[in-house]
Amino acid sequence: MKCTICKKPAVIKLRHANLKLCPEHLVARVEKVVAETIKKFHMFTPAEKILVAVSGGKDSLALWEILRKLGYRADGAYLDLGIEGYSARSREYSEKFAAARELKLHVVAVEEELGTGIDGLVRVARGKACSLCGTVKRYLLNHVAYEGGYHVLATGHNLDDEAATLLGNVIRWEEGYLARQYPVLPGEGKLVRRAKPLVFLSEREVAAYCVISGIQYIYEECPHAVGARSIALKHVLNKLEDRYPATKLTFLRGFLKVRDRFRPREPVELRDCPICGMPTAAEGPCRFCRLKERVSHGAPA
Ligand code: Q46
Ligand code: ZN
Ligand code: ZN
Repeated sequence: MKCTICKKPAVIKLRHANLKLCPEHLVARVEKVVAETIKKFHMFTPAEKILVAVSGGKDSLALWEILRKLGYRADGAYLDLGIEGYSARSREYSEKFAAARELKLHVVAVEEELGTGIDGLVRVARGKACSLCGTVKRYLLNHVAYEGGYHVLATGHNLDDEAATLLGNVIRWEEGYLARQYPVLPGEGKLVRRAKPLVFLSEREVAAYCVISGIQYIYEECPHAVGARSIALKHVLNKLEDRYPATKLTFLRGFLKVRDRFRPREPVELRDCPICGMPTAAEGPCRFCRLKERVSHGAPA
């Protein structure tokens, strides 16, 4: 197998892009796709301060590396979620990555902010681990970004993640979620802008990028991911992709063309949480503060 561009030995075949690439050209393609995505969706400029949500996995570490190489000013934020058999190792990978490159990494322990980690929260509060974890992550990452004066919070969602989320939203015709699914979401007040610069890169490309670039990342999945709906959706899309290359890309690109037909049902009005002062759509305390209260009482509510 030869590289489509330089004819040297290729290490990866990307059927969806009709390319076979050598290490050098895979790295060049990945960085070019990210650079173009950032510009096309006006995600941020080199003058702005970026905070990368770092998990220790391949996507977020690749994103941080790419932004750095493209000349953006990017720091990292790692949330220690307090998940047994996972958090300690993912923290190690994140800290090693940052230290080796002399990059600034904010480390926030969920247990210190909430009174317990995600494992403990699952025991106390009703609801699924990933839904509770999602609330905690959104809140704390936004908090770090806002307090740190960052212009944008960048996450490592890739094409596989985005297509699976889209399929999940389409299956349930979640119009409100569809209206908000976009590579960049503007900031508003204390809500910091969010950007997903990897949405047009497949998981395989990102993994190959890490291996070629010598980025060490945690391979294991979070134990709570087992049985998650998102994994089943990815599985279905992989089957389709095997048979019809570029399914995921076509699905996402097609959606982005028609997305403005979807409107949130009611315009969401944000107010300040009376406890923490951060924005919330809820009447009274925000979801994070309500979870914190439940944890402090130590009993299911
Ligand atoms: S960390 Fe949290 Fe994920 Fe684990 S509990 Fe679910 S959402 S699976 S990306
Ligand atoms: Zn090549
Ligand atoms: Zn609050």
